[in-house]
Amino acid sequence: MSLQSLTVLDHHYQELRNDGQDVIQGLSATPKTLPPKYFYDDYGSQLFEKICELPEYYPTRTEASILKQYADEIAAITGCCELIELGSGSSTKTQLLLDAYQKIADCCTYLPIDVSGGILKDSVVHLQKKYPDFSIHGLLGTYEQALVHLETNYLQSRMLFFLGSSLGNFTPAECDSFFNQVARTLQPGDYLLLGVDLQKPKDILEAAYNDSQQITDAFNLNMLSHLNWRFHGDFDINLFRHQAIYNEAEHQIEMYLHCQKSHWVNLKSLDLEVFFEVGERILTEISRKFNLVTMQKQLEGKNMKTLKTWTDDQGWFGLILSQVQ
Ligand code: AVI
Repeated sequence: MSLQSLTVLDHHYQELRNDGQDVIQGLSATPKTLPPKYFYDDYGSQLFEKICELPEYYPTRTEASILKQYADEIAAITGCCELIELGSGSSTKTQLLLDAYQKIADCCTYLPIDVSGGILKDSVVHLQKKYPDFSIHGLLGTYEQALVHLETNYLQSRMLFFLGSSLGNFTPAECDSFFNQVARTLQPGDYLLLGVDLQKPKDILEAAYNDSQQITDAFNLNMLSHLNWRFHGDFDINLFRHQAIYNEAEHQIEMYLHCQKSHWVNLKSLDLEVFFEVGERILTEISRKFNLVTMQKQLEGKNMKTLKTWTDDQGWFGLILSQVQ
């Protein structure tokens, strides 16, 4: 692959992301928290791919089924534009969109953005072979870096897309500042396509995050192994249990690591010693579940007007196409 096919947005981003200040802050707080980005070392990313295929984990499958049915309609509404994907991963579902755009335009631009260089490079190489008429260029960096980069390199009309309900892993404040940055990056007439997991009964949600094969348990606990490796820690993963509960008042799944025995943990390279009480929990992730009407209002507040929404037959997952005014 030529170097021009991949732009590294900040050569220091790995170090910046991993200076561990967020870990120190989270483990010193009451209650304790850890940022969900620490799920995704190589093994964690593999576990997440497995989660996406679990029978109980409906979001990936459901979103793909909506895209399969409506990608042509989405392409017909926006027409040919620069396609930009935040958190593209392996770009598997994206191919449903690329197929649709290929039908309406001879030549299209696709910019996948991800923090994981390996997976990004592989998918750019694969997609360049599969879509030789597309101009495909990967951007390696965080969402924030990518949005700032795109803000100052404006070329043509755009559709930015953020799928998989990754928005659900942001707190309301983070979500708000994300939308502000998106609104700054896009120009009037540009599009935003959002994939959001919708509110539904507690038993379906809790089953999706407490799967019978315990892959989600391994995914959650792997965060501690990742911290051990990255910060020379001595977490004993046998002293914690995975727990995922649906907080109905907040409409969010909360994933915890539940401490089974009082003990100290040392993270040498952070110069941090932390005491865990038996019964104490670390919050590792929230996964918010949305309401389509509320989300449309929120987007409207950011000057983005909803053109159309699509859901599956059960109304479990939604896609929102909005346009900057
Ligand atoms: C990446 N994100 C949208 C997933 C979710 O459903 O919130 C992460 C996940 N955590 C446990 N299972 C999946």
